[in-house]
Amino acid sequence: LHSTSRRQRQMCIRDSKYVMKRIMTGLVGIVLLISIIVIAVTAEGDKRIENDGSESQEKLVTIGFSQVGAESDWRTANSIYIKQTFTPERGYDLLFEDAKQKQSNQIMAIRRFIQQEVDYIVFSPVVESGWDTVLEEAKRAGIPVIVIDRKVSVRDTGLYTAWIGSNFYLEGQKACKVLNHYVEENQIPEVNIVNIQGTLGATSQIGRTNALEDAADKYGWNLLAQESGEYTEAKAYEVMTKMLKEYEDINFVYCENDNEAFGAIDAIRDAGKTVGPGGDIQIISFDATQEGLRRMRNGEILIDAECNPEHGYYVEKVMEQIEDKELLQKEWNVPEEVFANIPENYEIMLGGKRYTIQAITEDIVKQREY
Ligand code: GZL
Repeated sequence: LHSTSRRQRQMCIRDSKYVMKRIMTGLVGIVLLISIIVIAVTAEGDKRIENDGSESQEKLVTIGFSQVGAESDWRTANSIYIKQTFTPERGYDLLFEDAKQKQSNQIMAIRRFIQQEVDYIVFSPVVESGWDTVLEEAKRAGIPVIVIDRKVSVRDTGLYTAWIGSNFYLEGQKACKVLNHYVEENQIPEVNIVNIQGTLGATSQIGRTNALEDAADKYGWNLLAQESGEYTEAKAYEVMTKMLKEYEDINFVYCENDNEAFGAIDAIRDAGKTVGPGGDIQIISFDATQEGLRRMRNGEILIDAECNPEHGYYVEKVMEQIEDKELLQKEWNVPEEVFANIPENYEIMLGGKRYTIQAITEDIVKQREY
């Protein structure tokens, strides 16, 4: 009994030694594994820190961007496309400044960009005039300036390298040609139209307003009133309400962007009138944003001339040409369509060119990103 138990005791001691040995081996393995992970991470970190500090990392291209503001769905889309194009992953450091629709804020932003010695200054000027001095400062600092969306009116066009944007007068011409087609097709005896303008002095406002005035002369429309809605829903609501009090017989409203159209529609309904097919008043608009086309699809907006907000791609093309020191183009027009609440597409001719008027569909609304 004694020897058995001794043998058992020996086996037990042997087994427990074996178990202890296995545990120690396991622990050493875990410690080793953790150390390897820690070293790997630290090394990676060092590499990152080293790279951040080292000369070998490629320098990001710095862009000072002054945006008009955030006054409309279109502006929001325009800003998104710029931010999507100029990311650190794509080699850019984008300094984005929102001017809240004030030229003074844009001029201050451009001066900050000059002090920061950015590689490029890109901006959408809230209005056309008042840029000569600050653009001369940018030129003296040797910083290329790329203008997008609206234009600058300067004595020396050498103050900026290129402009990218829409032909706003053509946008207006297309919208008015479609309106005339609608008037003739529906045998409407009289067009009593009011114009809710964009920000006065902005290139988009100048072009769209001039197109309406020329069309009213050409087609014999009664242009009853014109006032700026500042491209915002709130201001357009106010202006439309006032116009409805002044004029009993309005049957068309020419809004110079979608957000003005949304405000005008609310004002028309609050005044007890209707919009859309068979309604009292038909709406013409610009931008063709997702919400604008949705409202067209549900009958609130008759015509919506697109204003393409995707400028980032073209700005990058201009930068590439500047880098290659062979700028071929001073003005870059972006492609854009016209949409209408009509049963099927048709074509119009303007200035010897053919344009397709797109009948609004659910797919078109769904495909709209912003
Ligand atoms: C057009 C742009 C206008 C848009 C408005 O390029 O300047 O400004 O039509 C925006 O939505 O406020």
